[in-house]
Amino acid sequence: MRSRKFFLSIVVLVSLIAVFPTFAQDNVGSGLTIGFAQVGTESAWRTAFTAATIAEAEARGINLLYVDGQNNQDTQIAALRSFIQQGVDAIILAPVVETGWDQVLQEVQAAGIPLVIVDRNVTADPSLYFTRVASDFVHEGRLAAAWLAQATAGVCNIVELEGTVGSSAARDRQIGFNEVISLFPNMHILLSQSGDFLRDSGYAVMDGIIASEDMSQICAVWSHNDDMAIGAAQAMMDHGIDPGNDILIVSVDAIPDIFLAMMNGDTNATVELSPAMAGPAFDAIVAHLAGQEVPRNIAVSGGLFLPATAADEYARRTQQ
Ligand code: GYE
Repeated sequence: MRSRKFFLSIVVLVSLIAVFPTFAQDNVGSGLTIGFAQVGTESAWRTAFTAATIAEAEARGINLLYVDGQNNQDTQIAALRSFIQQGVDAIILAPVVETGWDQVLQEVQAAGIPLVIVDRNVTADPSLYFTRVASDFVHEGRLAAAWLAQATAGVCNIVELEGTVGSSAARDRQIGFNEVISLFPNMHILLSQSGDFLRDSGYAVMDGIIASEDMSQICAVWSHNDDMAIGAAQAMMDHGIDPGNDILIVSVDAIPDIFLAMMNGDTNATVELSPAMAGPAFDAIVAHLAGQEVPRNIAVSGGLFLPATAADEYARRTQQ
């Protein structure tokens, strides 16, 4: 079997080359009315994704009907039904959880409205949507683990902060991470708890763990997103633990605040999740409405970011 070293170098190599920016294609989709059922506003990445989608629609002259799902599936289902009532040209759904969509997606299909899934996945019959625009969450988990394995020479007891229970993002990132650390007999997840992708919950969960566990046994925190990682780092500081040094922190999203935390030495690595999914989704809708073939899956990719480039990344992302 190929060596761990070979496996890690492949994972990291892939991460460094796979960034494909999308550019606003003015007027492509102009005049369309598109319903957008968003998860909510639970994280800085989510709000960046929403802002990028609204800006992309404006640039193209698309009438975007945006609904904040408030992290609640019933609210999203009600939004889809209102889009059907309004007779929109197409629907974009960012599902909060994976299951429970078949019924309403059948209603959308019966109304003859094409639907695109963005970001997290659904278990509904694939014939109920014509494409999905998303990142490879398993790969993100592998990348985070590959970095941690290298940073700790494969010896590390880990606390995992999980994302929303029932979301494909949390499940797949966990699968990818565990796949890589399973190659290292001295890397273990000692504790795993959900912080629902929320910064406050990241704080509260870490605060509870610090109160109940011997933190001298913990080498790192693996957080499914940056917001929970920033909350956890604050909880550590409030308990006199030096995050980023006493305990390493690796997470996902690459939001501006994580680069600030890296600049302060409080976190160590993040895997980027591109918030620019609207461009490919709008292009796919226009192509589909024109009767063209559209791939079933459209990938957005991101790289691994470390403190060495944090200041530049922070400047680049906050000046856009
Ligand atoms: O990582 C997190 C957000 O669905 C993959 O959702 C996305 C995740 C993202 O709450 O910040």
